[in-house]
Amino acid sequence: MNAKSTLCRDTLGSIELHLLSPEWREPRIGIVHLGIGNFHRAHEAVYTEEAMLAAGGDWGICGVTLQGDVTKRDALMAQDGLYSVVERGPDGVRVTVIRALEEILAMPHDRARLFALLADENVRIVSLTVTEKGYCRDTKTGDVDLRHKGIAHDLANSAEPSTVPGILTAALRQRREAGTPPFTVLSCDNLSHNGAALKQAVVSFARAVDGTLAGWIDTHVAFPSTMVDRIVPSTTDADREAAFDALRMKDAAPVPCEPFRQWVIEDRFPTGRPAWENVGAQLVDDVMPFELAKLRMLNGTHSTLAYLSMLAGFATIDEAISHAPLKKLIHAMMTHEIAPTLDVPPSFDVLAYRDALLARYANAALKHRTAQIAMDGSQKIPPRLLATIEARLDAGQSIERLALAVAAWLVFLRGRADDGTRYDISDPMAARLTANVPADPQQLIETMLAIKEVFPPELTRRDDFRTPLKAAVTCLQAGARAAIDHYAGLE
Ligand code: CS2
Repeated sequence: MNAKSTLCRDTLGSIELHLLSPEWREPRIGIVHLGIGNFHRAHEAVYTEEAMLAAGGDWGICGVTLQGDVTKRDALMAQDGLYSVVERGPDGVRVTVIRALEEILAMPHDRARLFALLADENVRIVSLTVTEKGYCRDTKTGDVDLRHKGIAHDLANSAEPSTVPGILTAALRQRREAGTPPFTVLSCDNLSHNGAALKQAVVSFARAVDGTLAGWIDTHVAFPSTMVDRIVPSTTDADREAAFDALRMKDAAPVPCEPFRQWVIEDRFPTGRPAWENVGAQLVDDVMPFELAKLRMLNGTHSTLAYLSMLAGFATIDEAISHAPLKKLIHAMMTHEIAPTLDVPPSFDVLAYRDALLARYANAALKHRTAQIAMDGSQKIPPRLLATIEARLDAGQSIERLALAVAAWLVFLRGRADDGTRYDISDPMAARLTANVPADPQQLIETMLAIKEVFPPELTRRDDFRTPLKAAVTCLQAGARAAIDHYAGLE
């Protein structure tokens, strides 16, 4: 392959049809994004490029990987930050090359450059997709977990932070000392009240460093909440081939995704933001109803599908949802158990939302692996399922299907599908979760419910939680497919 056959800014002329617009003015960097995974590249980066095309502004993005691995940085920098978004829908594949990513950094290697950018007044937003575990929170208090290894390191070495609270605090301290207005911090993770949660993690970290700085951050830095939505699986060879077929050029880092996308943002950006509202984002005063609907309806059923599928042997979400009893169960779970816990504005039609989700899950072109969603259960189960369970129990309502979802996670931790196939448990708490996974339902429940980081003690004391959970774990002993049949038949 000659040089021209690889994606780069000099060769864009030959792929105009695959650009959002032939027009483009290279912007200065205005956004630093921590956690440059597939999700950001198929979501915020696309909205931001469209917003710049629609209304201008210097909102180029510098993406940062925090994993210590330079592979992603090098692959993207070798193609000048360009990559294709491979949209896979029932009507076919659409390949679009995105130009908004201007620079990619890898921590800890590029620390000096990162901090230079974070000090630069033109950087007005620092956004994040670092997943639940990136917040290093103590789940009981919501403050940063001072026993977390990375946090302890960052407190002892404040000039070389590696965690999200450590990096943000050091960067905000630089701004305060230089008299530069702070950037807005925009969490794009699937946490409830993600802006407030991040603010609490950062302010509590800063408090452990310098009380005055903590007070300044608390008063002067905006942490708007957002609800982000787009199903974005990990990249496969099929995506690299689809990009090559469309572009006739090699792209080492394409991102697959579904056609659907949604972004609801709390409109608090004291130093400005891209005109995201011009390109479909919803800027609102209160994100909470949207956020809860998405976390509980989408992410809650995603995790349910993932754990039942890992046991039953469904490799992808579309395969799982095409199993009629499982679809019936998920439909009933949303209708009877999740939707009634939501307090949404009258214009939000929850049942239409449910039907749209089921249609998105059925997208057979996407191949969203259930093993990918099954990762990090210790972080995902509380906001996605336990919060819904608590809301229902407090209202005196039943939780059979939600209990089955939690039970499926517990049984999943044994690391073996019903047909004997083994799989790995990928979770920041994996060592503890898998140290002892009793086969006996009662013992399994006792062992796991003792993990306070996941299960709030008030919840574990409730019989109206324990009884349906035990029934579900017991039912899963006969195999997940039999359990799905049983729960699908519930009235
Ligand atoms: C999924 C989400 O992997 C997961 O846990 O539930 O990433 C989901 O695809 C997105 O939140 C959709 O917006």
